[in-house]
Amino acid sequence: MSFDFSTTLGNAALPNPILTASGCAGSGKELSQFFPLTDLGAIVTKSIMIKARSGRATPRMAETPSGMLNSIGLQGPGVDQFLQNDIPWLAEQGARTIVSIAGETVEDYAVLARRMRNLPGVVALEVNISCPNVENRGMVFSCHPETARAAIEAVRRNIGGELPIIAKLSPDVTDIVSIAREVADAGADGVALINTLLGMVIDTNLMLPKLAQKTGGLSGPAIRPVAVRAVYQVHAALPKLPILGMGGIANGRDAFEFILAGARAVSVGTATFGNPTAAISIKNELEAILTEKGFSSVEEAVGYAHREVTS
Ligand code: RRO
Repeated sequence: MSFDFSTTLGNAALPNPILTASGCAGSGKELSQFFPLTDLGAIVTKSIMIKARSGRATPRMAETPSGMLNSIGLQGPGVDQFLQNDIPWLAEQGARTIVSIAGETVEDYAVLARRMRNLPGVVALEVNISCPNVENRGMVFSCHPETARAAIEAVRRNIGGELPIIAKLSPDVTDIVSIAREVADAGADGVALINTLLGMVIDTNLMLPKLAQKTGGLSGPAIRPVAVRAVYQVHAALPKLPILGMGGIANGRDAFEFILAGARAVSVGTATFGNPTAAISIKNELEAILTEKGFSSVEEAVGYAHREVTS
């Protein structure tokens, strides 16, 4: 029997479980110089806001042991330009697109959701309620059950149709399961776990923070155990809730780890900065590992690490 590499996120059907991570591949134009975007399960675009933004002051990147800090601050062209240029271009490539949206208010999420109706090639919506690089921590919607719920309810009410809603959550909370439960209850069809962790690096020569805005989001292999833990906990509590896993995936074995924890698909982010074809190598390696371990489909391996073992 041939191996079935396909997967689903809610009612989005994907030919394989390897996606880009929002913010790490723009709208896919640069990556398309290296491979056809159709080779990936889906392209997840950089979070788009209603208005164009230039982002935070530089420097806004810093290297860390096994990772990096970013403080981009939601730089982007705004939804009008995005819908005019990026979505038609992605559709022309035949890419399956997951659009990431981000708002400053609940009303922003409602407005953005309405703009996302009936777009060509768009298979799901990732609702970013966890950007760490905002002016005050109160604006990190997913850090509080009430605001997480309000943002997702606004999207649910305004999206119309069948487009799956995936809520992207922050790991910077005491109990990520309770936030996942809240957004699922509010109408999310799945969760994306995890956004970056809030961090800081101080330049010991200058004796000042390296990032202009002082704090930034930590990504890369350094955060992988935190991400795997979040995926495992949420899958254990809510086994039917689809999970898109991410956080420091650098090879096929890392992707496999997320699937064993309970992810139905994974996003590759920071690894792409060092190697633009990382997602393709990860896809090939994951398929080889799943086959070697005797699985006949991705589906069979999802959450496999949760099984009871008797000695
Ligand atoms: O743009 C950013 O600074 C950013 C976003 Br929207 C996010 O969700 N996560 C992150 O690490 N950086």
